[in-house]
Amino acid sequence: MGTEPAPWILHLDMDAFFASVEQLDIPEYRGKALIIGAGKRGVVSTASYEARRFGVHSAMPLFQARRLCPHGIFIPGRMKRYQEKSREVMSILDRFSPLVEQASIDEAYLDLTGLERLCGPVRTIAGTIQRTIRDETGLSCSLGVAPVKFLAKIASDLRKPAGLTILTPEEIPSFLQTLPVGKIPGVGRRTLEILETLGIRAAAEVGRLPPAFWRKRLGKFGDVLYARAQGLDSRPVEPGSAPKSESAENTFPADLNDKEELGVWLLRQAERVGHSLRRRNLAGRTITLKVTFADFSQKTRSRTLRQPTNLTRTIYETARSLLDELSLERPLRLIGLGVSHFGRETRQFALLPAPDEEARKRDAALDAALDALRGRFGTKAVIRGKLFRPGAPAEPRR
Ligand code: DCP
Ligand code: CA
Ligand code: CA
Repeated sequence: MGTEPAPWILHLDMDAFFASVEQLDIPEYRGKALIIGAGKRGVVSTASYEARRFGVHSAMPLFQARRLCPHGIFIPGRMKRYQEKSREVMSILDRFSPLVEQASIDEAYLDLTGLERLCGPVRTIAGTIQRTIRDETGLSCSLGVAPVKFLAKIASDLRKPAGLTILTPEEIPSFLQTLPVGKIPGVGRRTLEILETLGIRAAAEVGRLPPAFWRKRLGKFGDVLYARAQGLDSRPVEPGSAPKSESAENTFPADLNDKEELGVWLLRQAERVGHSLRRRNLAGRTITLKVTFADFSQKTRSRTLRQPTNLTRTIYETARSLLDELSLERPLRLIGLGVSHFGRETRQFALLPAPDEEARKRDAALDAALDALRGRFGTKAVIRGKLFRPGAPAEPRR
C-alpha cells in the first residue's frame, strides 16, 4: 500500500486583468495610469497598478476616479477581447492538468495532486505555469498553492502582482492565527460586523466558539466558517462542462442589405469563430446564421454538415450560402454566425472518403499559418486577402 499523495490545489488570478490586456495590445498605455470603466453604471471595472497608486479601485464611481487621478487614461473596455485572452489562459492551463476549474473570467483552480512524482516540486510546477502564461499570452498572473481551495485563493492574493505563494500544511495553523477573518471568502460586510462585536479578528479565533453557535448565528455559512477557521475545505476542483457552441455577431454602424458587404462581415466572424475553435481543438457540425432586421425582427437558418469543421472557409461558405438563400426584403442591423454540435475534430475523418481532402488540407494549412500570425502580432494583423477590397467595412466593432 502506497501513501496517498499530498493534496495540492493551485489558484490562478490574472493581475489587473482588463487593464493588462489593454496595455498589452496598446503600447502607449504601458506604464500609465489606465482606468477601465464605462456604461450605465459609471463605475471603474479595474485600474492598472499605476492608477491604483492614486487610490483608484474596482467598483469606484468614475467621477471619483477622475478626481483622484485626473491625468489617468479612461477607456470603456472591450469585453470580447478580454474573453478571448481568458480563453487563451484557460487553454494553457488545460495542458497542465485535466482538472481545471474556471472560477471567473480571470481565475481558475487546478488540482496538482500527484503531479509532484512526475513533474518535481509544486513550486517548480507553479513557476512553469506562471512563466508559460507570461510567455504565451504576454500577461502576468499571481498564483497560490495550498492543500485546499480557499487557502489557495487567499494565497494567490498575497503577493500580487506576479506573485507565487505556497502554503504548506505545516504553515497553515500559524497562518490562520494571523489571517484577518474578513479574508475568508464568503465573509461579507454583515458577517464581519457580527464577528467584530464578538471580538473575533483572526480566522483561528472562530474556533473558540462551537459549531452549533455559528450555525445558529449564521445559518449554513456558520458551518462553512467554522471549517475554514480550521483550514478545512472539502470542495473538489470541478472541471466545467465543455462549451456547446461558439458564435460571433456584429451590429452595423448603419443598416445594411448588400449581400456582398454582409458577406465581408461573415468572413470576419468565421475567422474569429474558426480561430477560437481551432485553438481549443474543437469542431462543430452545425453552422447557424442569425440576422436581425432594422425593425428588430429576427431570422435564424442552420445547416448541418457531414463532418465537424473548424475551417474558416467552410464556416464562411456555409453561412454565406444560408445568407444567399435568405430574402432580404428589409435592411439588416445585425448579422451573426455560430458553430455548434461539437465533436473533437479527429484524424479518423481523414479515413473517410473525402474527394476534397486536398482542398481541406490546404485550407487547414492556411488557417494554421494565419493563427500563428495572430499569435505573434495580434488579431488586427490577420486580415485575409479577400478583405482587402474597396468598400470593405472597417474592423467590426467589438
Ligand atoms: N471587474 C469588473 N468589475 C468589478 C471587479 C472586476 O468589471 N467590480 C473585472 C475587471 C477585472 C476583472 O474583472 O480586470 C478581474 O477582477 P479582479 O477582481 O481579479 O481584479 P483585477 O484582475 O483587475 O486586479 P487584481 O490584480 O487585483 O486581481
Ligand atoms: Ca485578477
Ligand atoms: Ca479575479
